[in-house]
Amino acid sequence: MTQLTILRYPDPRLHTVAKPVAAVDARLRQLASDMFETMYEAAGIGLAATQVDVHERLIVIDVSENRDQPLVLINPEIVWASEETRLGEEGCLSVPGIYDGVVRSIAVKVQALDLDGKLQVHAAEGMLAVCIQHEMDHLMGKVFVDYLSPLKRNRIKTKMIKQKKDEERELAH
Ligand code: K1U
Ligand code: ZN
Repeated sequence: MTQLTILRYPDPRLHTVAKPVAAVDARLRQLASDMFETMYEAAGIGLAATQVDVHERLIVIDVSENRDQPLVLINPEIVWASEETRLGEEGCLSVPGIYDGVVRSIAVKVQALDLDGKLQVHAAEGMLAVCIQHEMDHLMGKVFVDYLSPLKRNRIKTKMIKQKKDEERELAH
């Protein structure tokens, strides 16, 4: 198993639109496994392939308390989203330390292939529904800060750039 590097905002590669997965094969299973390892190590509840610089439609999620309910979504499509929405606090492993409110549908149905290449439909609500929408956005090249005002987004951008410079300076010593 391999820990992958998570791209950090404002890396322009986070705005790449992912392509459909062509085959559910050994390479894809290894990638999903590496993404789970990376997500669990970072204490996240989801990770999109975009965030590890692989621009294919693959998401891993585990919103369970015991971290024992892994969900893999390959070529996911939201087939239904509730009209009812809710403003909820979100974070992102690509924007560490930043949390802000985003309006999302409270429930969704998503269809996706599993690791056996079988088409499944998942009905989701609560944190799972929010996480699916957040990760689907990553596959479209969208980061949650894109929903915030330009003023907030620019402040976050500046903070992230400074954070990276400070870390690089720290490493050089
Ligand atoms: O995509 C990602 O960067 C993962 C992200 C998923 C997510 C969290 C919260 C709301 C929507 C989507 C994270 O896992 S951020 C870190 C985290 O563990 C977390 C943050 C807030 C609430 C719950 C978990
Ligand atoms: Zn994210």
